[in-house]
Amino acid sequence: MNLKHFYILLAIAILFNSCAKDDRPTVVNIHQGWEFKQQTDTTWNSATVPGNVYSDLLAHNKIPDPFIGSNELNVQWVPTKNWEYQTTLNLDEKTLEKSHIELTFEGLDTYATIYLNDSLLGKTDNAFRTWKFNIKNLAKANNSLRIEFQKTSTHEEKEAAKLDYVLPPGARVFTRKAQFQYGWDWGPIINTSGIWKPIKITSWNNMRLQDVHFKQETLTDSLAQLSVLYTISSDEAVEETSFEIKYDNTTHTVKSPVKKGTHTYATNLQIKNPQRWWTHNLGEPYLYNFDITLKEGKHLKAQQTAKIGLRTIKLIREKDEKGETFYFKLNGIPVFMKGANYIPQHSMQDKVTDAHYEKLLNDVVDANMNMLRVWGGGIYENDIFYELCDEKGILVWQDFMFACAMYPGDKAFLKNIEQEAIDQVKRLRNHASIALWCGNNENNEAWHRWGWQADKTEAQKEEIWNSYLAVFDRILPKTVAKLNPEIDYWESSPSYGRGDKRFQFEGDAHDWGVWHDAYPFERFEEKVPRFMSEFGFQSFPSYEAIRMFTQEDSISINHDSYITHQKHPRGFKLIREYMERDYPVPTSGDDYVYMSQLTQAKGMTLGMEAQRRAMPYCMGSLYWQLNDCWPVVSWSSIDFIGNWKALHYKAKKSFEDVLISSVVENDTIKTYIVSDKLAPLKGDFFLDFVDFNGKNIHNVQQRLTIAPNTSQLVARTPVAHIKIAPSAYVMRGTFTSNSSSSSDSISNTTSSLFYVTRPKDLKLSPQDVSTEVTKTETGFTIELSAKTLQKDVFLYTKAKGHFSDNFFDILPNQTITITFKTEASAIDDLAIKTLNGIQEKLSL
Ligand code: BMA
Repeated sequence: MNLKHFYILLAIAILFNSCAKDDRPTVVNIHQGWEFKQQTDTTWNSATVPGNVYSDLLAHNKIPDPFIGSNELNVQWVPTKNWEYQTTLNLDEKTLEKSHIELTFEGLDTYATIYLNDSLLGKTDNAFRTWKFNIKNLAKANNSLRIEFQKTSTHEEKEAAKLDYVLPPGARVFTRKAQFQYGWDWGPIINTSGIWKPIKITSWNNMRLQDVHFKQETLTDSLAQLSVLYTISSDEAVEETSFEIKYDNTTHTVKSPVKKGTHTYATNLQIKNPQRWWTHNLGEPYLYNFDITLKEGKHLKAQQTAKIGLRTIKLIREKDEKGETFYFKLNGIPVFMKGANYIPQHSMQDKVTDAHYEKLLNDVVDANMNMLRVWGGGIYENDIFYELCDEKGILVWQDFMFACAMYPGDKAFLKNIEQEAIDQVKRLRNHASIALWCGNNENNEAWHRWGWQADKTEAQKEEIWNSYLAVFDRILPKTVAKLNPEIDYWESSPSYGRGDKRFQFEGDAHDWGVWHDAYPFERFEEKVPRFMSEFGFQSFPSYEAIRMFTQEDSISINHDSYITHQKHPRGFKLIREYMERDYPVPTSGDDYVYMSQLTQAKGMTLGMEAQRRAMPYCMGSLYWQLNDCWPVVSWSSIDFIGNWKALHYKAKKSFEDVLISSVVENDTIKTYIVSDKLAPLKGDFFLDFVDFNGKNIHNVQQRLTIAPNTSQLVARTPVAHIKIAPSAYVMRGTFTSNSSSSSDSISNTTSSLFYVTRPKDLKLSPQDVSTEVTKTETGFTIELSAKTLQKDVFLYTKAKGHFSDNFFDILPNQTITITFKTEASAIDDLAIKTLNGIQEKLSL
């Protein structure tokens, strides 16, 4: 055979091989033709699947929009009823001929009884589990599928009656579904019911790839060692199978026999000189694209892709002279975590689109956050959330879905949550973004400090605590250790609340001394913990969100709808109390809303910066809370509509990788540079003290080197050195640095403004901002300038869009250019508020 023939034969062989018969499972979504009704009704109405009964009732105008006015109160009858959903599903001959036909429910909310062709298929009792049914023997060409949803109270009352004590805080502990739907201090009671996740029919012959786990064993700069654990089910033993992983220009093939039944097989994958996954602020969140195929002889049985980021992530807890450390090492490097607590984006999950995830997570990156905590009272998020976190380089602290409650410990419940944990850990473990599995939100703290033990006997207390231990000390950590051993498990967030003084010295902390205990914001500077996983302060949302629920054009802060849209009993009182300490208290609604956002932003950034200055003692700052699930007065930095409050703009600044941050201690301004960069920074540092008319009062200049990943005190300025009153000047810090991490050095300027006195004591000049608006392709640019210092300049318009910056200060004789991204063709109503303007108004 000459070379030419050899190549022809080779080409034929390759062609033949690549033309393996496509025998992959067929997957069909069952989302068409659904109808729903209340169980006792006779008429059916069209329904949307995935969805829920509130969305369907809304679509048929059978309930008022619960987000408007106090309509929430008028829709409370919905969860007191039983509901039914039905559809018909037609299966073609090809599907019916397959040896396996499986019906999968990715999420049923919650107590469902499923009938296929009027035969009972099964019952479900956990909205967080995936339910699969073999329907091979029941399936026909034309099928009816009907699901009855029983109201949650039926089950809850039955379970509660079995106990001689009440499990705090009440009924919701018996039902495995999103706990915030029973009402929270920022969320409505919208206890949904229905088919909340996709339903599909999967059919296949003989062999199926069930799961692939990329387990990262070791990772060094020269080598990544992965165990790829793949699970195959097969009706019979098969001699000739090939499991193949392709990435870059490499193909890894395992040819081996497969046993009868469902078994997990392992193969070692070695990647030389691996490219690591980093959070977006430290490097590239690099993902390997693995193409996976499974073949049974010449039959292609599976073809899928996996995007895998290679990284090590460890929670480091080591005893030290103060207590115990609590920080994350990413790829061996301690990383300060900057971020927020995430809650579900809507009370009706079906309304959250992929675009919402994309937008919100872009806002997270934009605000320089590198970690989100998925809070335990919500939901295990959809795949897209974690896919985007992988891509965008955001780490996820993942709570299991238990919050502020003591849960039962009977056998059925424990079995149920064990399966829930298995489902969820398996689903999420391949994501590079997963940094920690955490058992619950505040259950431990609540049991020990919220007075929950007072009415219980010793025996009852023991039983309740044993149930706690069974779930959070046994089942969940065991499941994580077995299925996702690379990732650490943390029993409860926080380890200690503010009632236990250890909260400052070990573990993660939720410090609600500010807000719930009404301590001044300065407490954040006095009590810095090792890792702040919750701290927060409320504000009003955007004008747009307020208009949405009041349905009025003027901005009111005491409209009837606040009965439901401010859930915290002392909320308004606390907002005013803190505002009075720091800011002038306006009389008009729109000014008050603005001022509430400034108050929130000031207090929260005080905390963030105190925590960052205290690194490496403190290594995390996750504030409460990133987002809202409906339009409401809350702790969020982004409101329900997606508008940034002042806090989000200010958080962006306070979370910059290189931060200049100051604090007054013993009449001395102490200025720090905090750097999260992994290379040293060399540069020029300036402190300029200027009065509100632009007069230069005092300057400091220094050449500095800032060590990587550190907080460094760079200047001490006694207040007495500045020869004018603190109410009359601003201090600007500027650091222009060169990083020598890469071959080409990048020059970077960071600056920040600092006022020694409270905003309300500043002697500001009248509001005087000139603006020039220019139309661009993506919206407008707005050029702002002022002769005197203009504080907290807030731009607003009814046009929908996003300002590149807002709530900023304009220094005397400074010009600032802002962009407004919008589809609107005009912004003629563009208006400005400033603290100067409000002071002026109030002094008249
Ligand atoms: C935290 C959270 C939530 C709550 C918030 C504000 O403890 O875990 O339970 O919404 O406080 O009160």
